[in-house]
Amino acid sequence: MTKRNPHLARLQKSYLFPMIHQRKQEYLAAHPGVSLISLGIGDTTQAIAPHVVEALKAASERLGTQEGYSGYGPEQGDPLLRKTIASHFYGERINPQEVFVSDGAKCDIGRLQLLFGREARIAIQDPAYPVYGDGSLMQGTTDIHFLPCLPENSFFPQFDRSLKVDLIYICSPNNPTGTAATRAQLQKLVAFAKEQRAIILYDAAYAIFIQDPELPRSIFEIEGAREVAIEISSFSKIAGFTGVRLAWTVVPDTLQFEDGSPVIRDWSRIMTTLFNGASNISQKGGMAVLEPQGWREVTQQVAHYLENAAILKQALESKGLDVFGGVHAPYLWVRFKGRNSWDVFQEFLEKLHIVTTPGVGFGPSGEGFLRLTAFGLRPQILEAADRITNFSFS
Ligand code: PL4
Repeated sequence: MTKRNPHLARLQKSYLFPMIHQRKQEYLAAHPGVSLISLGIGDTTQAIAPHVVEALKAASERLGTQEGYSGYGPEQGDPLLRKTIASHFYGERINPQEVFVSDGAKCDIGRLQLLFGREARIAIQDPAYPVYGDGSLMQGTTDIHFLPCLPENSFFPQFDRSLKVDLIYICSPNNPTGTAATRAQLQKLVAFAKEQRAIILYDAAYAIFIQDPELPRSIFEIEGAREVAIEISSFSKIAGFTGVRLAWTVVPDTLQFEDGSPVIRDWSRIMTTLFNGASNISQKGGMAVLEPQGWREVTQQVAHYLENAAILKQALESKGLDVFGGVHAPYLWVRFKGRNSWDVFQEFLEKLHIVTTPGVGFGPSGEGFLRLTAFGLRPQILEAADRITNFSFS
């Protein structure tokens, strides 16, 4: 009889976000007619920007003509899009051949783990986007170190020399804590990775939310990072492409394995073997996002989400709660000291009719916290702020 992959047995029965969706559905089934506000899963809500929609329409229409039809494209992505991503986000630091276009940051995070195998020793921020840990467990990795990120260390791990690791997952601006790493923190991280001969997997999916020009939007702004880092990013939160699907990963040609072989060669092998290229329609949409008109429109949308965050933050703080994040990120990380995250989640669901995400779902250091996203539509954000302001928290 066929044996189950034993590594799958090490995962929790359900993935965090379907669990939240299920709780929401159960509550709605038992309380029909209740007007729930969803501030749980970090999904965009604003319609796709007009300039980008035009490009998506034009790309679809071209496919309907014999001259304009195209089938499979290069697995690494449209060369023009790779070139534009390189110059738009990285200037001279990254060349187009180092950019690999894909169907999602989440998918790339899963595939990247194939580069290192199950022997890799891994460090993950705690709390963190669950895919880093769950994806590693699925690969059979056993040596995983969770690095607590709390208000006391400004939500950034301390890198102690006694920590021996091969891979370090870092997300900035961070999901779920909403904090963005400073230049000094990233300089220390790069120095540590160099010393350990480790590789940093840097998730920059929310980089566009950074408002302070002093805060790095890419790990490659840090000197020496080309020798120790891979960066993952996405159009999902830049342009509301969570459903359209488009992302990219940068693997510098200067990054090497212990044996001196280039990591980019294996990444190219993995992508050309297991991936058939991002949708040609999405890629045309991505090009439009990076044109001046598209960029103006998407940055306005990002500003709107950050205003949402400010509205929610003010409401929560008016109740005397400690609220972190929400300035350079679309997430608010709210402390409910001494309380169980799932209990607070349930309280928000049942009493305020607001769906959130319990902090502990992102790791043990998230216990006692709740994550709220600012990706709602403005009338719902205002309604949520009103409900919070008028509620007596225990
Ligand atoms: C719900 C740090 C959200 N079903 O859209 P992608 O694949 O390009 O990017 C996914 C992603 C990558 N990196 C980070 C992220 O936070 C996300 C999206 N996270 C959230 O609420 O935490 C959506 C989650 C989705 C999922 O499981 O990813």
